[in-house]
Amino acid sequence: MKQFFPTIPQIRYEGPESDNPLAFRHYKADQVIMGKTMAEHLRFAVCYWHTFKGMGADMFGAPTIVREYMKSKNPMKQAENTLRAAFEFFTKLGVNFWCFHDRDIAPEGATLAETNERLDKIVALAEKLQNDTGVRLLWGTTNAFSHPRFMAGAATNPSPAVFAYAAAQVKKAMEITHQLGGQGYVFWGGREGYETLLNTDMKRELDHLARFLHMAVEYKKKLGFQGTLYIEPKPKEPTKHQYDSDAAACYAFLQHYGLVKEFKFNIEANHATLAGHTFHHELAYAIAHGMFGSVDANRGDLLLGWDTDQFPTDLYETTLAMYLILKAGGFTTGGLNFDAHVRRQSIDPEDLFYAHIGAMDAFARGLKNAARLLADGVFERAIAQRYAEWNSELGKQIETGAATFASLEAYTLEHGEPALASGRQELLENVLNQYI
Ligand code: XUL
Ligand code: CO
Repeated sequence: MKQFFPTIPQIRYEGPESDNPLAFRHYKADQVIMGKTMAEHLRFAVCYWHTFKGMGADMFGAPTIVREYMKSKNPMKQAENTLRAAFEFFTKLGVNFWCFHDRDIAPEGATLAETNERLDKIVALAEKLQNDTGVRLLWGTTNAFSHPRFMAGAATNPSPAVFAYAAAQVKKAMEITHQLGGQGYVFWGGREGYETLLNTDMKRELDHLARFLHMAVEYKKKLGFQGTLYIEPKPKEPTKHQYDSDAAACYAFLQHYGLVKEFKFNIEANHATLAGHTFHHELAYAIAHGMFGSVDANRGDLLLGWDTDQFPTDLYETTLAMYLILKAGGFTTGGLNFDAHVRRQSIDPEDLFYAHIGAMDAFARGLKNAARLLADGVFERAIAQRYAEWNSELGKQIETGAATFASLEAYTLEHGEPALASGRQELLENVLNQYI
């Protein structure tokens, strides 16, 4: 079998002292932490779009990257080679999962029927490669934002014919995700938002989006697809305002339209920061509402206001994320999908491996730090102490609903000024750094 990454060996764990750039220093797939292996905890996935289809183009410049598997002029041959290269990559890196959009894996044909035939051919090969390698599908999704027909959105398009096209596309993408044993299906609102309210009927568009998601839920049940449906919040880009702007907005939307039981969230780190939140905040919000599902692991750039989709390297972030995820009981159907791409000057195949190795090591360290933080109950103790007074008679009365404004006025008149307590933020930050 032809290799597309012939210079890359199998990536192995060599420990923190290794100076081999093509080895893990911290990620040891079979190392057991809190009763599960690192591989089971972290459930790493490689994304198809950036990793195999991202060629370094940006708003100001042409693609900079040339990949061996893209050289065929025949689009279907190119798609097949890309898929083979992808499975070689997953296997050499040692990840157990992948994620894709329908249009990443097979090129569009002249009609929807031809496009679907092409997808079927590629999906048959993907099924074979999954069986040969044991690599599984974390989630599938639809690209209903790149083609010009979706310039004004998909489910929120002013044209019902575009809505219908998007529905047909999601139907097919759910079928192939199911066929490939996908553990989830993602809805990210590509262009589901607006550029200006001067031409937008917001209420109608939101109603249409909800109708679309209800149809997706119905079709999921009809198919017998057991995977999780995820909403992936993002506040802007490509549109000025995306309807699925953050976890709280998505929660309100799902609740309002009676969809909350059917979905979980796929939280992306860089989307959180674009929304003016931390990754930590979005995870905490999702977990607090029983909506946590999966993660698109990446990071932005402090100085740039767009979705730079860089590989995660910040141990502070990975530690806090894994701390919350572990504390919430870990992933079930979700995982850590690297929705990230190498910079446009990183043109060698090695760079793709370096990027993923570094990101996997960063999360492995995050996991180890988080397990120690949890075992020592560092924040649990501090938080329990900070809220301890809620266990008093007064606290209980408020929490159980026994207290009223009048009873609280009487309490305050009797007891006077409340005692103040330090929040100990700096101390806790120092302790956190001891674990990193
Ligand atoms: C876009 C983004 C998407 C989704 C899947 O910012 O994150 O790649 O993850 O459509
Ligand atoms: Co994403």
